[in-house]
Order: sequence, then C-alpha cells, then structure tokens
Amino acid sequence: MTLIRRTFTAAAAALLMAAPFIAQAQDIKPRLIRFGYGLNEQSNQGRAVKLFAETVEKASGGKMKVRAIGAAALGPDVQMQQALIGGAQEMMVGSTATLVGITKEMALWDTPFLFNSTKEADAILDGPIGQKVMDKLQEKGLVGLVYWENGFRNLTNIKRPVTKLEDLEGIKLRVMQNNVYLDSFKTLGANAIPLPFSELFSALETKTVDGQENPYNTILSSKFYEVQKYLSITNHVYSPWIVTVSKKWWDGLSKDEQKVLMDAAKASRDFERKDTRDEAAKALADLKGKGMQINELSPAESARMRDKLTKVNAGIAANVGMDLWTETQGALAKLRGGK
Ligand code: TK8
Repeated sequence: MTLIRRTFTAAAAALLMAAPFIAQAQDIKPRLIRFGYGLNEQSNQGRAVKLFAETVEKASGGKMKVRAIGAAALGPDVQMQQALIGGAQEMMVGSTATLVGITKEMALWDTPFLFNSTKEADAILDGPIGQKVMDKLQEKGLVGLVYWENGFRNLTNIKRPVTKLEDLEGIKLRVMQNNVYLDSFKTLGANAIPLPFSELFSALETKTVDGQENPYNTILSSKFYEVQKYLSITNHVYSPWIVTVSKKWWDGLSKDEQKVLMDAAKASRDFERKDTRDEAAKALADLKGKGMQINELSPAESARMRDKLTKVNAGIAANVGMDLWTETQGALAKLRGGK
C-alpha cells in the first residue's frame, strides 16, 4: 500500500514538474515560413530557395522552419503577392516585372537593354538605386530583401528563327503581365499576349501562343525545348527576381529573427547568382543537344531591334519618375566611364 502510494506520488510529482516544460515546448514550436516560387524544384530558383531554407533553419537552431513550395503550387506571382500583403503567406520569390502593378518604380528593371552585363546589374541592384526601388514596396505591405538573377532574356518560338525585326510579325508571343513588356513586343511587331508563367508551358504545347522569352536557364528547367523549336539570342532585357516578405508578418518578428532572414537572403543571393551564371554558360550547348535551333542576330539587326525598343524608354521614365530615371542613367554612365 505504502509502496503503491509512494510510487503514485512520485509519478504525480514528476508529471507536475514536467508540466512547465511541456508548455514551454509548445511555445517554441518553430515559426513556419511558407516560401512560394514559380519554377520547378530542379531549377536555379528551386536550388536557391532550398539553400535559403537550410540556412534559416541552421542559423535559428531549428526555431524557424521554411517550407519551400515551388511550381506555382501557391499560385502565380501576382496571386502570391496578394497573399503576402494579406498575411496569408510569409515569403516568395518572383519577377520584379509582376510587381509593377503594386509598385510602379519596379518598371525600371523592365527597360530594354538597361544593363550591358551582369556586373552592371549587380552594381545597380545591390546599390542605392536598387535599395530605393525595393523600399517602395513597404508602403504596399511587402518587404523586399534581395534581388536574385533571373537573367538576360531570349526569344523562343515554334514558327521560324528570328533573324530580323520583320520575323516577329504576327508571332503570338507570351509576355509577363506587365505593360512595359506588352508595349515592347507590340512595338517590335509581335502579337504580345500577357499570361502568368504557370500557364505558359501548356499554352505553348497547345499552340495558344507561338513563342515566349526567358533566360536560357528557364528554357531548360521548364523544358520549353520540348514545345519550342527556335531560340534567337536577343538578350533584350536583364530580368531580376526579388525575394519578398509579408510586411504584416515581418513586423511581428524579433530583430534577431529578421536578421536570420536577411543574412540567409544575402547568402542565397550570392549562391543563386553564381549557380545561375554557371548554368547559363553551359545552357546553350544543352539546349542545342535537346534539339533547339539556335541563331544569333547580326550586329545590324540587333541594333535595329535595340533602336526600336528604346522607343518605350520615354514611357518608362514617365512612369517610374524622371528623377529615378536620370539617377539610374547617371549611375550607369559612371560605371561605364570607370571601366
Ligand atoms: C517565375 C517567373 C519567371 C519569369 C516569367 O515565377 O514569368 O517569364 O521569367 O521567372 O517569374
């Protein structure tokens, strides 16, 4: 009897003592971060999100957990942006081009031929101008952390190689949901059709559109070579991705937690740019191997296209503001002069 009672009391005491720990364990349930993106897991975007997730978990000692959700399973860019603003999703990475409807200054990055090299892109995006544009997101309920590289965009289609401007005539070309892209390709004579990226593969497959434009990496990782024949090297614009956070959620984090995310974002940026550039350097050979027919534009045709495209510049300058436009042109001139 006494023994039983004593055992019981000991067990009860042990339970009582454990109770606060149980409560505490519940309190430190890891913060869950739903991180959405549009491309496949096996893409430069997917690999960098994975690195970000691992870095955050490690740096937070497991207190912050990133659930990476790719292939637009949480919706296309525009839908995820709204989920972030509303606080229903914590993080995403996507094109700056799809943010123009929210923050008009983002259209600066859609300027055709704005950057001549990745070096120029890094300098401007990571410098005060890139920061200024990114900070504009805050008043709209988003926090921008870093820019990643999507890359220089090139044309693919199923009709014919584009060797001169006139070859674009009548080609149904998917563009991002953004007026600068729409105007740019209309100006070039294509039949530009805005579509979310998540609908692009099937639109190409069913020939709802004849072509599209994206960096080599994406043409490869999204298997566009299966449904596209011609790749014409135009490098018509450098396209950044941007890692964004829901401001509603961000504002509830401690300074330490914000630092973990910011540091991991920077690490992921450096990893992503290197990975993307390494992959892009080999991608043309890969795409040729997959059966794509690749052509370069002659310098004269390239110049004609460039000339025509710069007609959209005045509209972009008016949209993003003349101050930002001239500041950017000045910074680029300085970079180029300092070579
Ligand atoms: C992925 C998109 C993609 C972009 C596009 O979500 O839409 O063509 O280049 O990278 O952001």
